[in-house]
Amino acid sequence: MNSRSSQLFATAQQRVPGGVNSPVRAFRNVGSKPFFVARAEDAKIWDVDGNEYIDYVGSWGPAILGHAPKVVVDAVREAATRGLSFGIPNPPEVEMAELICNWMPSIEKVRMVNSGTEATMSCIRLARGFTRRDKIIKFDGCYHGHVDALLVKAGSGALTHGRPDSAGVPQAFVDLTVSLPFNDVDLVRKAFRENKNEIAAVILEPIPANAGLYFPQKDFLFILRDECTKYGALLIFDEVITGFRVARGGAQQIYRVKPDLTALGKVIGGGLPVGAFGGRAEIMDKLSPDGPVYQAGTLSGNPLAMAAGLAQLRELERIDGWKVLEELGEQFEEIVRAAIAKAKVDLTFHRIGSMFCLFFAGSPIVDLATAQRSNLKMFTTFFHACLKRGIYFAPSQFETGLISTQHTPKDIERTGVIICEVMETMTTT
Ligand code: KE4
Repeated sequence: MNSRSSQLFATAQQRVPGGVNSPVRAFRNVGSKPFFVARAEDAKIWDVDGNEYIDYVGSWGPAILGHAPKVVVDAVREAATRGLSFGIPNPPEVEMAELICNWMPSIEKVRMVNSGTEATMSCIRLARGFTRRDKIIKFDGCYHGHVDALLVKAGSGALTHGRPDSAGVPQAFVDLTVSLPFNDVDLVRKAFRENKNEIAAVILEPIPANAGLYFPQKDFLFILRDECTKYGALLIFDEVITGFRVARGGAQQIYRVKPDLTALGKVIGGGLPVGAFGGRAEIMDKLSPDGPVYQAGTLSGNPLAMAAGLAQLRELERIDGWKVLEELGEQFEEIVRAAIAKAKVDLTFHRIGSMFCLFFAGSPIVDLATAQRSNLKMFTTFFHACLKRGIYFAPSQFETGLISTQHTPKDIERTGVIICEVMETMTTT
């Protein structure tokens, strides 16, 4: 008998492209159909057929306090009684702006938007307006949302669906975007030498999480900072995933590198649609209505989204969520490394805080090319075997797993038992 999920998916496919509102949800990379979620609470999700899963995707980032945290639900419920949207400045927007600027010292001024894509798109336009230059440097496998200028060798769903460059993006746009291998200092220096005063900005995920998870090698971020300063280009950190997750001040706090602009999203909305971008006041002041760079949004700073984001961020700080996430992450890493030690397949495990990735490939993995050595067939077998046993990992090798403060040590122990069980059935074929 057809499951409720497959019935829903069949109907969805009649009315929604690919049956999904975002490609990564289609489970194409793991060769199956998606399940439909009925509800979610803490670290658990239940599909419409009543199956329960421990969730390591967390809505791709927002659910850092687990699903439906009481403080966030209560804040949204309370805000809703005062109106759902005003299109008029309101106090929570000011509170959110002050919180973001206090938590991220590189941000002197910030503007709220409705998604990570809007945040990075606005950073690019602002950088071009501020520097009066057109070219952008990005890195292979980094994903910054579906911005035309950045859908060049992009990661995440763009990579998963085998077309890192999207149809519909004019060649002229692609010509203005230089995409380099992450961690390749020589090619960065060469690109700057060859494009001297034409580079408006360098944009990157300081800790790339959209081609699996890997890390900036020694001094890479410092060198980017120096090159941008030397050539008058802006350094843009896309911290849509890492912002307020890897540390209170994001990756820029951990690596002590100050970008000129930062894009934020996911966690700052508490599950509601929120993005933000901010940076040095002299740059941000170029934005309309003060400056010539236009950027706008009907629902930017929406009162419910601000209430959700403020409640989530304040709770994260109150419970020292970063300490909780590090402790849970350490436990998870210990269990996975024990399983890896016994496994008969090539595996590389990367983790920082609550972010992790299990590559079905040997080390080192330092960029897209090395990440793409992964055995996708093995990953797919692993993904489905875990799903069947009630563990939901991201449905693609080229994504990053996320732990929430609501995962319990017991959840993690159970996950470890299942990973070991599944690994025992797998050998490199
Ligand atoms: P959104 O427009 O999806 O809110 O954010 C785009 C974005 C920007 N920057 C980074 C570093 C991101 O990871 C994202 C979006 N992340 C993907 C998952 N890796 C969202 C999932 C999806 O596309 O449905």
